[in-house]
Amino acid sequence: MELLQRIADKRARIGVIGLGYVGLPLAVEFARAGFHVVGYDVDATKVATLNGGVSYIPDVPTAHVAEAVAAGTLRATTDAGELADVDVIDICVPTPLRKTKDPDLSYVVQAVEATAKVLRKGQLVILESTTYPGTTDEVVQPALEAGGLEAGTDFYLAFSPERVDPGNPSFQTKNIPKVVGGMNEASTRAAAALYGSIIDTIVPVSSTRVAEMVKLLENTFRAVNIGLVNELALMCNRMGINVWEVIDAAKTKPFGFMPFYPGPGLGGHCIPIDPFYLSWKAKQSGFEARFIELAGQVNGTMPEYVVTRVADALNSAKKPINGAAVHVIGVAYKRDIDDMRESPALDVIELLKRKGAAVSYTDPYVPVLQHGPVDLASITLEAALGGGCDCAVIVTDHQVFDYPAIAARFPLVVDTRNALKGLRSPNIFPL
Ligand code: SAJ
Repeated sequence: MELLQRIADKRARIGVIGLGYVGLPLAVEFARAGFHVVGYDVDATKVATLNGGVSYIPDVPTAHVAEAVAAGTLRATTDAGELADVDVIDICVPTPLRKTKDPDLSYVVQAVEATAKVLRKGQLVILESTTYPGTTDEVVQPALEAGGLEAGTDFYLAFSPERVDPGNPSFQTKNIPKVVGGMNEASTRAAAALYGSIIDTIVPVSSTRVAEMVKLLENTFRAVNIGLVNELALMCNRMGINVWEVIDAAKTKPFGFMPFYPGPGLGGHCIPIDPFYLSWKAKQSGFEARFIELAGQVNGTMPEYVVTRVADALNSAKKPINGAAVHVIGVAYKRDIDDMRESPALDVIELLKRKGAAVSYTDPYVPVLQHGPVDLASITLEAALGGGCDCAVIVTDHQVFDYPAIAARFPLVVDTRNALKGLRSPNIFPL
């Protein structure tokens, strides 16, 4: 296979479609390994920033982008036609859900159509976007074969799930094992050779469907286990047991257990979304994925539960929610990042406002919060205290906050993340 030789010699030219938190680290990793990389994105600002030698993804150092652009091994473009002379096309575009919780493959379809326009013999096309099993075989392959070329012989086609964990200090592109599944053995071999040139461990599997399902298992595993501990939190509250103490003691079990923690709900662009790609597809085969649906329900009720805990706290001071000043501490979807996608803080704030509370927030990572009816700016904890806050609710436990001071200075604190750890006092209400 001539492609294998070009990969081995690093002469293969690589195209990456979608330069976000998945595509950009991949493009830069290939460029730093000596491949010529063309990055295609519809966002002209991203393209201009990259060609200016600057990174907009925290995990990708600007120095790495600057080096690759200066060396001529990385170039970004908004013209998909510039993918015409690449040997490999790696598709890393978003796969969101529609409001109806149905998969939205519109970005994938657009990327595949752009690929079909430049497809030629000997190329390798890989889909990385998280999607339901069957997408590569049923959606991508027919669209690419429409021009007359045959997948598996004229060109190679594979799926390889992205496992990027933004902000993870220990695991970056090179040392996260890469699963690859081709639509035939030659495609698997080509994809394995490509990623093997930049990633330490390659995990070939027998088909694209297996590779698609691997990713969905990984993230459904998280959503269901988070749902389990969220339900346990509600149970423990009813039974007067401290769920955090239970989990901390359970995790001393050196095998057969993995701790998950209750929280205000499920945020991010993976965990709340990926499982519904699987349950949607399962339903097409007449199978009801009950764990996914149930976890979705349990995780989805957590913002309401947080608001009942705020009501419990205010009740202890004989204050209604209506008219109370409630201050939200931390709004990003998880600690120490600025990402607001699907953040449960949005639901908590909306529910509190609906009950008549005057809501403010502090989040140094999110200076402004505009989402639907929510239009707020972050204020300091001092300003919240000065404004006469009745109750604080810790929604996101950024490490930057001084938690003992919060416990000491706010009249009431609802702690949805066990950020106050062992601090116990009448004014602290754990989830
Ligand atoms: N959450 C809990 N309890 C937990 C863990 C998470 O309530 O025990 C909440 C978080 O606060 C957040 C949401 O769930 O709102 C998702 O958190 P996450 O830790 O799963 O972080 P994500 O969304 O960044 O998930 C990514 C995923 N990476 C990929 O899809 C490639 C996931 O597979 C990773 O396992 C996860 O990062 C990780 O381990 O950090």
